This record gives sequence, C-alpha cells and structure tokens, in this order.
Amino acid sequence: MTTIPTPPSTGSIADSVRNLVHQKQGPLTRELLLEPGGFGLGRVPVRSRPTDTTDMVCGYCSTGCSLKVHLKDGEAVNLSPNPDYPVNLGMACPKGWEALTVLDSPDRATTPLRKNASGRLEPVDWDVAASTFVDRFRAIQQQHGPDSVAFLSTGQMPTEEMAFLGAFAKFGMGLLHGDGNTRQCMATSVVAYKQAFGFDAPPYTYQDFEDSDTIVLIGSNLCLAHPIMWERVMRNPNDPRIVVVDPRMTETAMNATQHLAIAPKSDQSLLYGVARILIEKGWIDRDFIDAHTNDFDAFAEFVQPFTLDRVTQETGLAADAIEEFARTIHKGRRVSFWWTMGVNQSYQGVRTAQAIINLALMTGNIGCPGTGANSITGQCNAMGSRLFSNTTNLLGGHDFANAEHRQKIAGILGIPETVIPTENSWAYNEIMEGILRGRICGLWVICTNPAHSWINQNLARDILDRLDFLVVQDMYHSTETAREADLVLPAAAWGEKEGTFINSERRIGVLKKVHRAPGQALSDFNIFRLLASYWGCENMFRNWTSPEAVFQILKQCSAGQPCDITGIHDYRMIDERGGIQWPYSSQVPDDRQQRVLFEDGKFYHPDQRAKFLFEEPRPLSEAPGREFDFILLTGRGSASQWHTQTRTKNSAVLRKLYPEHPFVEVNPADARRLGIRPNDWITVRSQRGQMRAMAFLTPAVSPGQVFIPMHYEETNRLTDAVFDPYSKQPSYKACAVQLVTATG
Ligand SMILES: Nc1nc2c(c(=O)[nH]1)N[C@H]1C(S)=C(S)[C@@H](COP(=O)(O)OP(=O)(O)OC[C@H]3O[C@@H](n4cnc5c(=O)[nH]c(N)nc54)[C@H](O)[C@@H]3O)O[C@H]1N2
Ligand SMILES: Nc1nc2c(c(=O)[nH]1)N[C@H]1C(S)=C(S)[C@@H](COP(=O)(O)OP(=O)(O)OC[C@H]3O[C@@H](n4cnc5c(=O)[nH]c(N)nc54)[C@H](O)[C@@H]3O)O[C@H]1N2
Ligand code: SF4
Ligand SMILES: [Mo]
Repeated sequence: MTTIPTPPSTGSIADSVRNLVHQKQGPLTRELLLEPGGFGLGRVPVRSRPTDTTDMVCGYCSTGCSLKVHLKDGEAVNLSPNPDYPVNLGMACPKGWEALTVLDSPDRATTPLRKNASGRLEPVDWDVAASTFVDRFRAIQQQHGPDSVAFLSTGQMPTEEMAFLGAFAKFGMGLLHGDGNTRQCMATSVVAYKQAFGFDAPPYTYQDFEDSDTIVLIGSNLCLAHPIMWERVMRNPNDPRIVVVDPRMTETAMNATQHLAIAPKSDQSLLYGVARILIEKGWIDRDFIDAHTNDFDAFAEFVQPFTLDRVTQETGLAADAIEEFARTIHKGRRVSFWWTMGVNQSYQGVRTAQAIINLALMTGNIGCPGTGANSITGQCNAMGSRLFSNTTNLLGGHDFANAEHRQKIAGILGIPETVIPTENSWAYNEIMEGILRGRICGLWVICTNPAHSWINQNLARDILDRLDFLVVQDMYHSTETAREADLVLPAAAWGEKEGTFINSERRIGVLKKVHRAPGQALSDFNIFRLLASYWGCENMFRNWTSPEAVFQILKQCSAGQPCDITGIHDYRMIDERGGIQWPYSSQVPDDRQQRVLFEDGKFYHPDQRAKFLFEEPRPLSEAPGREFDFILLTGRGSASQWHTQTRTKNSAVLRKLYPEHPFVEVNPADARRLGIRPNDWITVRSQRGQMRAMAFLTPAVSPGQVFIPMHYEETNRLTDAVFDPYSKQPSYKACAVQLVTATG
C-alpha cells in the first residue's frame, strides 16, 4: 500500500481527501481512509493473539444471543454460542450459527455506485460518491426547502451509528423528517407503553420465561421467530401453562396447553371479554389497582358490554374456551403476558396492546419475577433505535417539542439549540405520502429494504420512482431498493464494525470487528463521518471520533431518564458483566444480572401511576367479500429466513432449511372445494396486486384464511396500506384476497 502523508491538522477531512486525490495518489480506496494516523476513520480488526476468541452479540433478532467468535490473527474463522451469557446459555439458532457465512457473497457492495446518464449503476470512488451525495441533496434542499429530503433507517445498526445518523441528518443537514423500519415493527408497543406507563419501557427479563407458572403468548410465534426465547420457556421448571392466541396453529401453538384460534383482529374483544369475567368473579388485585393505577373504574364499566355472547360471536371462539383462559389467568401465581406482531401490525394495535397491559395491571401481574405485560422486540437493535436514533424522539428518549430537553441535549453535544428541530418527524407512511405529494424529493435509505418490506408494493414502487434522488446505504448492492437507487453506498456489516445493541429485555451488548469489510465498503459509522465532513459540519461531530466515544456522549444524554445508563463505564464493563440492562445509573447502580422494572409499583407518569386505556374495537379494515373471499395473514415463514432475505439467502446451510419457492398455506377443506392439490402453483390476488405461490395444504390455517411468509418479494404486492391511528404502524397481518387456480 502507498504511504499516505499525514493530512494537515488544520482543514477538514474533506479537504484532506480532495488533496489526496489531487496529489494523484490514485482513486481513494478504503485502505486510504483506514490508514492509521491518516484520517482516523477506521480501526484494524480486534487485536488478538494468533488464535483467540472474542464474544459478541448476534446481528439478527432481538434476543441478543452472545456468540463466541474464534479468531486467527484477528480474523474470524468460526463461531459457537457463548455458554456463559445470561441470554442464550450456550444456545443459538441456525441464523446465529451461520452469521459469518453471509458476509462473503458476490452480492456484497464493494464500491460506491452511481447511476450514469443511461440509467445504469457504475462504480465511482468515495470522493465522487460523497460529493454527489452533498451536491444533489443540497440542490434539492435549495429548490424545495430543507425538509424536502428525508431518511429511512433501521433497527439493525449499532446504537452509536443510529445516533450519528440521526444527529448528522437533523442537526447537520437540517432535515426534519426521518423514521425507521421500527415503524413497521415496534411503533405500536412504543406508543402503548408510553401512554400506559409514561415511558417506552418493556418491563421484563428473559428469566421471566423460566419463573412464570402461566405464559400467555398473543400474536407471537416464539418457536420460530425467537427460538432461543422459546428454549428458555422449555427450561421452565414449573410445568407452566402456555396459552397461545393466534389465528393459526403455529409451531408455538402446537406446543401450548391451550390454543385460541381467534378470528383475525378480534383480540381486543377477547381481552375485554376476559377482563369482564375477571372483574365479575372478583379475580382482580384491588390493592394494586388502587395503589398504582388510574382509570380502572371507567375501564370496568367499559368492558360490561363484552359479554360471552358478544365475544364468542366476534372471535369465533367457544364460550368455555374463553372462560378457561380467564380461569387460567386467575389460577396462575406468576402470569406473564407476551405479544409480538400479531398485535402490533394492526389498524388497532395500540389499543390491543393496551388491552393486554390492562390484564397484567388488574391482576397485579407486574413488577415481580415471572410476570409482566411484555412486548417482544424484533430486530437486534430495535430497542436502541427506540431510544437513541433521534427519529421519533430526541436522543435518549427525549422530546423534540420540549424546550428543556432541547437545551439539555444541545448542552451535552456542544451545539446551538437552534439546530434541533422543535417538532416531530413525519412517520414512515407520512414520508411516503410526502413523496407522493411532491413534498419530499430526496430520500436516503440506510440498512432497510423498503422496496420489499413496505406495505402495498405496487404503490410503494411507484412512490420511490418519483424521487429526484434516492441514496441506498446497504451491505449488498442487489437489494430490491438498491437496484432502484441513484447512489449506492457500500456498508460494512455486523462483524465488520464495533458498537452496541440493546436487546428485547433492555440488555446492552457489544459487537466487535472480526472480519474485514470487502473492497471499499466502510462501516456506517465511518460513512456518516465522511459525509458529515463533506457536508461541512464535521466540527459539530469533532468528539464523535469512534463508536465508543459516541457511547460516552449517549450515556450523558440518558442521564436522569428512565433509560439512564450513566453507571456503565465502557464497552469492557458491558462485556465483563454479560451485558447490562437499562437502567444502570451512576446514582443507584443495581448489579443484579436480571432485573424487571416497576418492582416498587412506581410508573413513569408524573403521578407514578399506570393508566388503563381502552377503546371500542373496529371491524376488519378489509373484510373478505364475495370476490376476495379469503383473509391473508403474513409473517415469518421459518427460523432460517430473515426478512427480505438479503442476508440469509447467502448461506447454503440456511437455504436447505426453507422452501425455495414462495408458498401459500391453504386449509385442506378450502383446497378440496377449489380443486387445489399439494404443490399446485396458484395465483393469490388482492385488490392491489397478485403473486404466484405454491399451495401448501395444512390445517394450521383455518378455513377462509391463507398465510404467506413475508420473505418473498411478491408478498407485499397484496397487502393493504392501512395504519394504526396512534402508532402509524402498518397493518400487515390481514387483508382480503382470492385464490385463482390454473384452471380458473
Ligand atoms: N426467523 C426469523 N426470526 C425473526 C424474524 C425473521 O424475519 N425471521 N424477524 C424478527 C422481527 S423484526 C420480528 S418483528 C419478529 C416477529 O415475530 P412474530 O410476531 O412472532 O412473527 P410473525 O410471524 O410476524 O407474527 C406472529 C403471529 O401473529 C399471528 N397473527 C396474525 N394476525 C393475528 C391476529 O389478528 N391476532 C393474533 N393474536 N395473532 C395474529 C400470525 O399468524 C403469526 O403466527 O421476529 C423476529 N425474528
Ligand atoms: N407482509 C409483511 N411485511 C412485513 C412484515 C410482515 O410481518 N409482513 N414485517 C415487517 C417487520 S416487523 C420488519 S422489522 C420489516 C423488516 O424490513 P427491512 O428492514 O426492509 O428488512 P431487512 O431484510 O432486514 O432489511 C435490512 C437491510 O439492511 C441491510 N443491512 C444489514 N446489515 C447492514 C449494516 O450493518 N449496514 C447497512 N447499511 N445495511 C445493512 C440488509 O442487506 C437489508 O437490505 O419488514 C416488515 N414487513
Ligand atoms: S435467536 Fe436471534 S439472536 Fe439468537 S442466534 Fe438466533 S437470530 Fe441470533
Ligand atoms: Mo420487525
């Protein structure tokens, strides 16, 4: 490698980079950017003895398993699950075992790509890429105003990178609108918790899976989507009763004590009906309700009309099954309630989640081991995104609209308060509508794949087509969204960079650099640093020199908040403790390895009381009719597929573990009626689009319903763009479709 002169200490990084190029040192390569003592933009892999291991958290799901990576000369050669970590206790699912394999793929983005005059993406160097980014977005902002550029980010990057992105985009570039794929996933839980508890605070620890004697899973296919959490359930020594509420007989439901195959989106009726029974029988914890909650009496009155008659009619469940569910809750001494996407992805998700929270509150099942109203998160760092991405709230769970909060954060970052927006960003769906209305003309997409995962793809693709300038920052150049981009920025992946994730139980874990990023790919952190310098605002980020330096800044932002982590010294301390759950404040550090929230019955509202929230349920947003006579459910298809499959499709081992072709689960009775045989190719059609899929006949889906995994590009051609009014989360889980066989 050529020796690069140390850039002058005065002048910006951007100037130095330009100087370099002018000195005809050849194209700017990743090596040049990483040159030690050069730009300080990167670090070499973890220092290690010739053979060694290092522990790091997995980069797929929110379980946050720890993996022991085996190194040779600082580079990963293999991995195995960490036996000493309190989360996974030596276990990992197939995705975790295969996490390193997917890093080496011909689909990796190895160089920036820019669309040329004939519309083809062609390689450019980082100087051209960064200059194009700045010139194009600036031009759009000058013509249409600063808010005409927006970003869409993720729950899958380290907290420090998310914070850098959010801070650079909003305080540096002057954007107002930026949201994340967590809107597709966790927004409902965030709003439900904020309204009920006063802060977005999942109260549990995974030990609860082993401490409960009664486990209620609502709209959660734990067995498949969170296999290691399910393993924790299997280790429960109390022979727990397991109740699963899911329209489908999922892998999880098959292992339950009671499966309630509820009509899609009728959960609210069921939960209100159960609350009514508990009240009527006096199976409630009046002392807890009186001491720690508000609005119970109004709730008790509200649920009166949810008689067994009404609830059986609305849910399709038998009266004695509903009564048995209520009795199970009453008999349990430590009842934990868990929910995931079957609840959140709904046009009435927030109130459904709160109907679950209400059950936990009224029976006093919160704040003790084995209890809780527990939302299970999806992506590895959705929880980091919820608190530190600077999208829906200001760094550290603060409020953009609150002057004191803005002042606090401005002080910590050493930036003028005036650069902090005083209003909230548009939500994801509002950003998409903004593009449609011509209000947003430039979009920067980081670590998410909206041209596959967003709802109603025919409309979504049309919307993305309207952009003047689309930048996609991804580890692969081949994603559905990257293929539409004007500029692709190649990113290093999990295993190729450092930082922290926060898992579902609020545990912060560390990731490390154990693999070289291919070609010129840079960590997202270094991409943000580079772009900030080209934008001319590197002074604002002069202290943001490394992920760990940013962690120290974020610690300060968290001070005094429910998510206070000021007591954590550094990454090493997190590693040594087997991860650390928030809160962990310097004032009252609590060294227990497993901690639940609300042990003292104090919630985060000013009066320290939790709130009962409820609302009249609404009918299905798109009910099946004569023409579109089936209800389509979508979700996870196997433990070996991850979302839009950009990563998991690159592992030969994982590919063997899931069906190659898109498939649709059809009940055998429906199949017989329509003349569909196993493995027939059929067309599934909604009012918005259609797809071909192989028929998989299974009684796991109820008659009148079909199920298609979300992992296929075509699935979201069918879905209907409706949203929860409070969380703006898309209702992916139920729309009307018809099945068309080859013979018509
Ligand atoms: N293997 C694998 N694991 C993953 C992921 C992955 O892509 N692959 N993704 C991760 C992410 S980001 C997330 S968010 C989680 C999601 O984890 P889950 O939410 O557990 O998975 P889903 O399959 O999306 O949905 C769960 C269940 O909701 C049910 N459902 C649909 N409609 C209703 C309804 O109206 N009421 C009720 N009660 N249930 C309903 C579906 O039948 C489905 O079985 O998984 C995480 N884990
Ligand atoms: N029909 C239907 N649709 C759904 C759902 C459903 O249940 N049904 N579920 C929804 C849910 S819960 C979710 S969370 C979303 C997920 O939707 P997406 O976020 O769109 O899905 P992913 O495939 O995880 O996309 C992540 C992208 O980031 C890239 N990437 C990975 N690591 C890095 C990195 O370190 N840096 C950068 N820059 N890029 C990286 C990957 O290659 C991939 O392109 O899908 C939603 N869509
Ligand atoms: S369960 Fe989740 S965190 Fe654990 S190994 Fe599998 S994908 Fe990784
Ligand atoms: Mo998700």
